[in-house]
Parts: sequence; C-alpha cells; structure tokens
Amino acid sequence: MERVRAILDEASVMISGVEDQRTLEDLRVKYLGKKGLLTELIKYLGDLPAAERPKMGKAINDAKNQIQHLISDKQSRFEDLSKQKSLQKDILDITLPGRAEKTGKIHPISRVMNEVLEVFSKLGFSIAYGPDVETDYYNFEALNIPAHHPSRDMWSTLYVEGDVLLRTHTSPVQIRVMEKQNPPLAVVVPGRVYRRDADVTHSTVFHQVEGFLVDRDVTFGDLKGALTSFLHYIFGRQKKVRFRPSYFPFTEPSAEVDVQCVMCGGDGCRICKGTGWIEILGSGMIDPNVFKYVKYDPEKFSGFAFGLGIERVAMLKYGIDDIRLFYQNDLRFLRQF
Ligand code: 2NL
Repeated sequence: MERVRAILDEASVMISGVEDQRTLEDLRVKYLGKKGLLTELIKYLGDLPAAERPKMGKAINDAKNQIQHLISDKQSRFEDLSKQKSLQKDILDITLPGRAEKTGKIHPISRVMNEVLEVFSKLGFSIAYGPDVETDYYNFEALNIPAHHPSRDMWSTLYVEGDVLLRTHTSPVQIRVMEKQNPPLAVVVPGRVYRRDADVTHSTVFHQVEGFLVDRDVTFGDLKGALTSFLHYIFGRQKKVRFRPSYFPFTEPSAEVDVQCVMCGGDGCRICKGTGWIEILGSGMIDPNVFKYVKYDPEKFSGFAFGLGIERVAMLKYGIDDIRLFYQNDLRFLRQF
C-alpha cells in the first residue's frame, strides 16, 4: 500500500511540473503503460493473502484513475493553450476594408477610335476594313499618285518588296469598296497605317480613320456640314471650326480643318503655337481622276473624303505630349483613362 501511495505522490509531482505534451506522454507510459509501475504491481496481487487482494486491487485502481485524471487535465490545458496561440497568430480583423480589384481599362487609342466611329455611324456612315499590306496600285496609283510623282514624298513609305508595301493611309480600302459597290455610299475606314517616321509626335505604326461619301450632287457644303458636325461631337459644340485651302493629290479642291485650340480656347498657347487653332483633319472633294480608276462617272457623281490621325486626336483630347506613351503599356499611364 505504501508503494502505491509513493507512486501516486511521485506521479502527481511529476505531472504537475510537465511543460510539454511529449513528456506528459512519457509519464503516462511510465505509470499506466503495459509495463508501467502500477501495471507491474497488479502482477504481484496473487502473492498477497486472499483477504487483502480486494483492498489492494482497489487501491491500485484508484491510483490509476487519479493519475489518468491528472494526465487528462494537463492534456486539455495543453490543447487550450495551443488553440489560444494559433488564434493570436492567425488574427483576422473583419472590420478592415476589402482590397479593391484592379480593373482593366480601354486603351486611350481604342477609346478615341470607338468614339470617332460612333459619331460617323450617327452621321450615317458604315464601316469597312482592308489589308495592312497593300500594293502600289491601291496605295498610290488609284489615288491619283503616279510613280515618280513628287507628291509621293508626302508619305515615307515602307516597302515589303517590289510593288508590295505597308499602307501609308487607309484610303486603299476606300478604293476597294468603290470597286465593288456603286453610289450612293458613305463609308469610314479605321485601321493601322505605317510610315518611316518616329519622334515625339510621329510613330512608325499609328491609327487613322478615313472616310468618304459619294452620291449625285454632293457639294463642298456637304463636306463642311458633315465634318463640322463631327468635330462638334468630338470637341464640343462651343468650339469654332475653320476650313483652310490645302493640297492632296486625290482631292480637288482640298481643305485642312482646324478646331479652336483645346488648351487655350483660342487665346494662343504652347499647344497651338500661339495661333489659337489646331489642325485636325485633311479633306476635299474626290478628284475626278480617282473616280475614273474605280469606273464611276465623274459627270454623274461627286463626293467628299477626309482623313484624321487617331493618336493626334487622343493627344489633344487628353493633353499628352509624347506619342510613345501610347505604346509603352506603362500601367501608371494607362490607369488614368
Ligand atoms: C490627312 C489627309 C485625306 C483623303 C484623306 C481620300 C480617299 C479617297 C479619295 C479621296 Cl479613296 N480622298 N482620302 C482625302 C483628303 C484628305 O487625309 O491629312 N489625313 C490625316
């Protein structure tokens, strides 16, 4: 009986001093395991006189139960402690604001392109597309620009080989449309165009929208009306618009169209170089020679045509001073639109 008490006392002291689960398990094995100190004692019960066996058996069992109890208590203390620790480590403040998703934006060139096309579609124009790689015939010849003509210097052409080149404007698509369809026609042609030219306001690849309208009795007044409406849609009705005489080989007469400066409103500034006006469009009445190439009768039909650079409009609209910003895909630039 003394031995039982001694084991129980020792176990109580040991268990209360334990600081980790591994040692606690070792103690369980030491006292209660198959070869544990109490289990060993049971083997000697048979050596006792029969009258003492029940008392002794009960004492061993009570000790076993008490030790088991002490171990379970300690075990659940350890579990509580580790739960508390992990709660502190993985603390989650559900009152913090959520992280905003970064959404994609439409590229400023696409935005201006879409806007320009939308305005012309309101004005009754349909949209046509054509190849970026063209022949000399569609890019120059059929537009009244013969080989060796000095006006070819107006475009720094990139050649692929022989007669094959990268289109310098989208007008070749308009020739292709006129070859296939008869008037009345009102068509705009968006697309990439290519020139051997690169600085802060020029890019080798840039975007253009050209358009034309052909019917009976189309006049320069129709040209002025359509392009003035267009510019009022894009830059606002309060802006004045002016038409200046100019020259293009495929139109006669030709006009460049200016809009009152988007920066200073006409007072004169760095953007308009002090003139108060910004050049935005090239235009004119389609030259009868162009009609001959597409087999339209110039005695029956007349029409106007125009072209504008999308990058130029975007730079003016958003006050951007370097065209290269459009192509570098710097998110700090793109996120502003
Ligand atoms: C400019 C000049 C212009 C045209 C483009 C054109 C097309 C055909 C026939 C006649 Cl098929 N003309 N296009 C006409 C005048 C000017 O663009 O400075 N663009 C940025």
